[in-house]
Amino acid sequence: MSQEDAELEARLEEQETFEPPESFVEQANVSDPGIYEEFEENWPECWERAAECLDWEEPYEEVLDESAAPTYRWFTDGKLNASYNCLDRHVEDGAKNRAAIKWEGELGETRTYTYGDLLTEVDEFAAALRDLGVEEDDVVTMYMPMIPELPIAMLACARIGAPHSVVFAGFSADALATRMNAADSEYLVTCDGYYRRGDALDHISKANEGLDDVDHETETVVVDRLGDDLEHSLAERQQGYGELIEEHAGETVEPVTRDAEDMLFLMYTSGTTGKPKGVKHTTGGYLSYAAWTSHSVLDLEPEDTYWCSADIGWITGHSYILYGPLSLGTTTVMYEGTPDYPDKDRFWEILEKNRVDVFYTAPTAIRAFMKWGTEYPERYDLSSLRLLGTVGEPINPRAWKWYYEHIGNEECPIVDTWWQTETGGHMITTLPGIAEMKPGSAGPGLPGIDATVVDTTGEEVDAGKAGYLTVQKPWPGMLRTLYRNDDRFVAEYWEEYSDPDADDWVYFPEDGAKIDDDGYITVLGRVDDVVNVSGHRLGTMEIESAAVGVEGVAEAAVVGGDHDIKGEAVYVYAIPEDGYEGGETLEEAVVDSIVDSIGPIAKPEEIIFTPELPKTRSGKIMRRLLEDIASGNELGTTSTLRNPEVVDEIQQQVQE
Ligand code: 6R9
Repeated sequence: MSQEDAELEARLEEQETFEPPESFVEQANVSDPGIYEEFEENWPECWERAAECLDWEEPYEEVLDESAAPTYRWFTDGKLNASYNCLDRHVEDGAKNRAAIKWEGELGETRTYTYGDLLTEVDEFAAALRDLGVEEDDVVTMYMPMIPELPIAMLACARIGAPHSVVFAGFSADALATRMNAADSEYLVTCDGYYRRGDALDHISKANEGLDDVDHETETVVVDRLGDDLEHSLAERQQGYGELIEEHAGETVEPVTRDAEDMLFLMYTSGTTGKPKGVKHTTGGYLSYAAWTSHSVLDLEPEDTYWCSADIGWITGHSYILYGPLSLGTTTVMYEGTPDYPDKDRFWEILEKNRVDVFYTAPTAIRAFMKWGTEYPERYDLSSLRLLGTVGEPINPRAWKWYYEHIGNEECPIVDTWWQTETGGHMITTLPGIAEMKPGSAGPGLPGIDATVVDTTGEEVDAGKAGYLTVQKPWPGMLRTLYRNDDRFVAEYWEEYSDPDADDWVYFPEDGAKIDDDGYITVLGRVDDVVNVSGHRLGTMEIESAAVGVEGVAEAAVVGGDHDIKGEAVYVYAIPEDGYEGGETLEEAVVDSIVDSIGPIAKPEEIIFTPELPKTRSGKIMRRLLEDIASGNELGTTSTLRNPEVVDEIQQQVQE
């Protein structure tokens, strides 16, 4: 490192706040600090600002209907169509030839879909889906990696009013079947396979295995991604995507008029108990919130080329690869592969080549880039960048500063956006044209978002003290319920801090946080049984049940432990059954069972066999202690344990 670099690093290391660069502020979509007050004074009508980002077929009657709280209704009786808002209206406005999706395949091939092209193919696929029997309100499942047919299928569903349910392609066959059964979904769109680090991966076998466990009849559409690289034949009730498109070439489908409160999609996510939760998002509230936050937080303009490196199989991809950017008429980049294929400079190559203006990624990726070294980004011209963003987990100040210096060249603000599958869009972050940034702290609640940190009794905590994050007022992008489970919806998110008798409803996202004097919120992580691996939410209970399902495992506890790159990693503590040994064979069986039932992302970092688990006198497993052991933290008192001696034993094993 040159002396100049060393000095710069030392200065950044010490610097605690950063002003947004003047050049950014001058052009920002939102730069008047008065917006916070304006939203507060004018709440809930302020949310018309979000609705105005869209074209409505029929205007709404009321911005917010609170009569059935906590089931809030937004933009009541308004009518619109999401696919119309993402496609037709831009084509009608003369943007037919503007790129909508720029797709980068892992092997180096590219595809560009203009808004005109995208509309044509969405129309054709919508016609094909109808022909297959899909009707309004039928749930269509998608089990696909990052290929353009995934957003096309999603928009085709939106066009005909069929909610989609996208299952992350890395999830297992089991996970697919569980989700299709839970939603009674009779339609699946999937593909033969995809490329990972140059190898052709078979995906259709996994999809078929899942379909075998679906308890009703299904129709499947299969995209041919691999051509001759994978021999496979279509089973009964399966059709090729390409053939369907050909059959329906040139057909158009009128966008179906949807009520603002009609379901746009379902997204399953992990929670406290074993079963995934089907988060329901609506057409009016969700879409206007995705568009408004893309405009105000990501600062997107129609002329921009924007890249979010998430997978569409997660909420980040839904809101900020697809719905937000396309509803604003922006060019969105979509990358199929991994950041280190063919080399560790792949992201920077994509940024330079596409002259990307705004880049949105995850702390886990940034930490990997840091480890690989600055020589990779240094080879590229990243001067097109105007704004950077992160999402998925807390970002440590060192990673923040590295991103700021080496990717943003100290010229781009960074938005550290806290939000969830359930919130639909950004909730806590700085507005990039207004506020100073504090590395490690996401920032204040957005205008109109009442984020507060409370103690166990629901009282606001003092500045600097840790507590629980809550949101005290509703917002348009919020989930409406858990699919077919209104009781669980109330129990999971509203019971903790609300006072139903006073009709006072408080949303609890199940995150810990602290708030500073200036209202900046630092999110500390989940307080429920969820591990956040590389920004992906995994339920420990689901992993535990996969572990105890293995012959030879008597009991298991799964916790998240700190990890340099992934943020958190999965640690399994398991008690072998009598007559079994906690050796390699059992370890492999546990790993296989977890990967089979959830997917490779849940692969444990370590499996620790132990004759006992540390338990309180009342018999509860001391998870916090197991987390500390996995993270190598100093341990608090173990005197409240029924079996304190087991702690030493476990620690020794972890250190080995
Ligand atoms: C968008 C997304 C949500 C959970 C959330 C929190 C964590 C997300 C964060 C963050 C700190 C941030 N999280 N963004 N923690 N700072 N900027 O990730 O949705 O997959 O549902 O996960 O992720 O713990 O509760 P989802």
